[in-house]
Parts: sequence; structure tokens; C-alpha cells
Amino acid sequence: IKHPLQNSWAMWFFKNDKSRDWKDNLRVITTFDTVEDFWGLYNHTLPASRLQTGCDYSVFKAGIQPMWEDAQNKKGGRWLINLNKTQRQTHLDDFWLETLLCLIGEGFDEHSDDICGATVNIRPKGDKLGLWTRDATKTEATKIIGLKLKESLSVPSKIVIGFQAHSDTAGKAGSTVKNRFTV
Ligand code: M7G
Repeated sequence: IKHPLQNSWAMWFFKNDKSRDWKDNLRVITTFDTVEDFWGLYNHTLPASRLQTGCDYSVFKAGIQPMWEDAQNKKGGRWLINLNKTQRQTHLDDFWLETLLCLIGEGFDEHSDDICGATVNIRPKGDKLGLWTRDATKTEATKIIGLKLKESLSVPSKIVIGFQAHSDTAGKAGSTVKNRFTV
């Protein structure tokens, strides 16, 4: 028998088609709730580094859509790791896999309930990895989650990462969003 995960998850794919609404470019690839089905999916999908620019992968708990508007996300935010252009080849796939293993393995311990999912954005100016949490007002839990993410990805402690509330990000295309927290 397969090894069950604590939660059911859905993997989503976003392909940028500017003729359509943002939400209409978002599709579920599949859902999974066992270790074996996770690896089956992982091994049969392109690594993030080989997606076209403008594409995203997201993995969210079943029932949560990977968008700010979802009831589980709207009061939340994301820890954001910005990669430079060369890191697509050197770091992106490792970072994404480690993030997925933290999600499905409930690696945030007692704060795992605060986790909604994670997204990787493939972009010409630099790829981004976001870990989405449920409640941007939870200062301590949010900081612990950010530290755990840095540690899991072996991000050097001198590199500072920021947490942004979705309510600050929504509707601010192009402009910089202030960080609620940094670690
Ligand atoms: P992005 O893909 O997160 O980053 O957002 P990018 O600027 O590096 O490409 C690009 C745009 O996609 C935003 O300005 C929004 O127009 C749209 N968008 C992104 N997200 C995550 C959402 C979302 O959750 N909801 C809605 N309605 N639009 C979004």
C-alpha cells in the first residue's frame, strides 16, 4: 500500500496567454495524497527550469486555489525568494523540490496548518519562489516559517528574504511591495 500524506495537494500550471484573464490561464494538473503519487507526478513533469518564461507551477492544499482571492489566502501572504538569472540553472530546481518536500512532509511542524502552498514563477528578469501562508498577522509563526524555509533551502543567513501580505501585493503590478517581515 502507498504511504499517505497528511494532506491532499493539487499541482497547478499557469501559462501566460495575455489574450485571456489571469485566472483562465491557471489549470490543475493533478491532485495527490501519497508519497508514491507525488514522485510519480514529479518524475513526469518538466523541471521548473525547463518551463517557458511566463509559466508557473503551484502546489496547494486541496481546496485552496493558488490565488490571492481564495478565502484561505486573502488574509495571508508569501515568503518570497528572488533568484537571479544564473540561478535558474544552479538553484531553481533544487529550491523547488526542497520546498515541495517541506510542504508534503509537513516540515513546518506545528505551523504546518498555516501553510497554504507554494508557487514558482519563471520570469525573464529572474525567477521567484513563494511560500504562501494563511494569516499575515501571525508574526511569530510567520517568522519561524521563513527561517525554516531558509534553512531547508540552505539559503545563507546573510541573504535576507521578505514576507509580503497578498493585500499589499494585489493590484501593484510592477511596483515594489513593502515587506511585512524579513528573516
Ligand atoms: P505574478 O505572476 O505574480 O508576477 O503577477 P510577475 O509580475 O513577476 O509576472 C503578475 C500579474 O498576474 C499580477 O499583476 C496580476 O495581474 C496577476 N496575478 C498574479 N497573481 C498571483 C494573482 C492572483 O492571485 N489573483 C489575480 N486576480 N491576479 C493575479
